[in-house]
Amino acid sequence: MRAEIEHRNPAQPEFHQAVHEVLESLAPVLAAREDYAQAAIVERLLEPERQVLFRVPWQDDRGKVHVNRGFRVEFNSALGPYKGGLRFHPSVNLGIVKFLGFEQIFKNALTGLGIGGGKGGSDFDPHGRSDSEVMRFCQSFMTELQRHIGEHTDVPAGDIGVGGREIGYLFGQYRRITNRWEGVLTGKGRSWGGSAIRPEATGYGNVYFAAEMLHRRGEDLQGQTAVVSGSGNVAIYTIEKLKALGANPLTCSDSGGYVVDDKGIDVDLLKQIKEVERGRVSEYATRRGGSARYVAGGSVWDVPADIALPSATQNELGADAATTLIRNGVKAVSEGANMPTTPEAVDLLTAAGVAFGPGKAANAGGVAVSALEMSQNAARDTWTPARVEEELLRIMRDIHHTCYETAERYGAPGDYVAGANIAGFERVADAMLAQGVI
Ligand code: NDP
Ligand code: 2IT
Repeated sequence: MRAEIEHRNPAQPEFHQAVHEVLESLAPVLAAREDYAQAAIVERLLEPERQVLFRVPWQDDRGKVHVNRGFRVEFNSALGPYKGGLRFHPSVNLGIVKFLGFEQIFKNALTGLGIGGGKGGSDFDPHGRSDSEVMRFCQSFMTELQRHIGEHTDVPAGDIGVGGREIGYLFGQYRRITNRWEGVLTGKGRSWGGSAIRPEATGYGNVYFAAEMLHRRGEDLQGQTAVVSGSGNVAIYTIEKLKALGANPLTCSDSGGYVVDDKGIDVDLLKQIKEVERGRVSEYATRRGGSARYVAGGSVWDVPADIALPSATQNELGADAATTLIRNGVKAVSEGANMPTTPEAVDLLTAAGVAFGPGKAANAGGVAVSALEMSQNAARDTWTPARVEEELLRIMRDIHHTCYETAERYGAPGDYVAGANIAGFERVADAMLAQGVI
């Protein structure tokens, strides 16, 4: 099947990687379930239900016209409307969007909240662009995307390069063109339909997941040191929740380098630099004073710590980094980003007995609160932050329990990768079986 997948989807290495990992976990399930094979469930799952590619022309502040590519891959809607983020980053191509959309199917199934899987984005780079340029780009992007999405069809959200500002511009253009106020995007502002705790949810959820893994080993977060990569939405709220639960997050990073702060990252300063000023982590070290230093280039995984939470991008933690983390005594790795750990690194970590939480389970808190935002929009209701956070904690504990229990049931105790892949797959596969050959 491996060769067939590569042949049918040429030059999409990230998609191949994501698929191979899932298929490896599914071997015992597929061996036991002839009905899945008969109904070609896996073959159908590997083929997106619909893929939309479009041109996005826009004008910069000097009047020059640029052309980017837009993508939306509507992968699977057996469990609910397509749901998943939009990524704006120069590296975005169809293979990356497909890997993210494929992961999203199983992640969303694990939340138990009735959402299908999809993903989209563009090779547009928002770094260094003015607000007006970002607005014009978002308006052009949505002018085409709007005909493919809707509250009951496909509900995008943020991902790398897409935060509250971009969701605002995208939502405004959707509403203008369609003349409908509907919950077509999540991650909206609190005062115009956004859910409390959505910006925090991915990072908070990942810390809850890491805590659950430690509890299974008779430990908790109190006093544990942590290395976190990235300095965007997921990293910032991972650091915030680690501190709130008594751990000590020592690092953050961006594509230029990393910061290590012996006193623990000052979240208010990091938010000021990243969220308000849209600056770089190098500025953090300068402004923090004595306890922090900036390392240009280099690997954040060189910093010794008890737990590691990769929160930047795919394949950012490879075999060398895993070896260093193990040598430094890491106890748990929990993925805030999507597929940040390479397959070789996952093998090394699990062979060394490190608890490993795969992204499709550990970072599902973001999309889970997105689904809660959809519920609030549908009911024209607004929940309190306390209510949303209580739900988030319950969902993350439930996902952890499901993965743990499923891995045990299939004879792989403690293997959260197998548990997440199998449990997510079973929910989608059973829905597809029930809904016939479509
Ligand atoms: P942001 O755009 O807010 O932040 C991204 C961070 O990662 C930045 O610090 C960025 O640095 C760094 N980064 C991005 N690309 C690269 C790269 N190629 N090499 C090195 N560093 C890079 O994105 P998010 O925090 O939202 O997303 C981070 C990860 O979490 C992604 O994998 C995303 O798919 C995943 N995720 C996000 C969710 C969400 O709700 N937002 C939900 C679940 C998962 P720089 O500025 O230098 O590019
Ligand atoms: O990877 C992800 O789960 C996200 N970027 C969030 C998706 C969402 O719809 O909230």
